[in-house]
Amino acid sequence: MPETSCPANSFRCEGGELCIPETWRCDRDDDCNDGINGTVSSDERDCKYGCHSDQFQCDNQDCIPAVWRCDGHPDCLDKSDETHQCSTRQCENHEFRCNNTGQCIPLNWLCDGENDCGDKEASDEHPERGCGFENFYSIR
Ligand SMILES: [Ca+2]
Ligand SMILES: [Ca+2]
Ligand SMILES: [Ca+2]
Repeated sequence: MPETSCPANSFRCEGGELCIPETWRCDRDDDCNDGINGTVSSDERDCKYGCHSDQFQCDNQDCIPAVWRCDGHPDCLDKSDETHQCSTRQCENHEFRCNNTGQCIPLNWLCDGENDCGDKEASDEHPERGCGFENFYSIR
């Protein structure tokens, strides 16, 4: 049986019969399902995993959710997510900067009834930002 020729932007699994989208390569899912004896399947072989765009890479290469950076708790084993840079860091336009920790959280986490900043005053749920305390206490 001739090897399947895969369309552009796709990846041919090692078995030769299965084509998967190139974007499934190195996405940490076994898509080819051709791993033998518990080895990774051929689409996940020789991958250099970086962090996803919504993750922060610790100095020790671990990946943590980006919002855990500067949240006041060390999440990286080497604590590289909580450096002195937190106090001066800028948040992106689509993010809100928590008052005390310097944590950046998505704007749509504001006024959602959860203290995402994790600080005493719940600065993302603060009335000055347009959300009333009744919202803070009634929404779960
Ligand atoms: Ca994959
Ligand atoms: Ca942290
Ligand atoms: Ca919130």
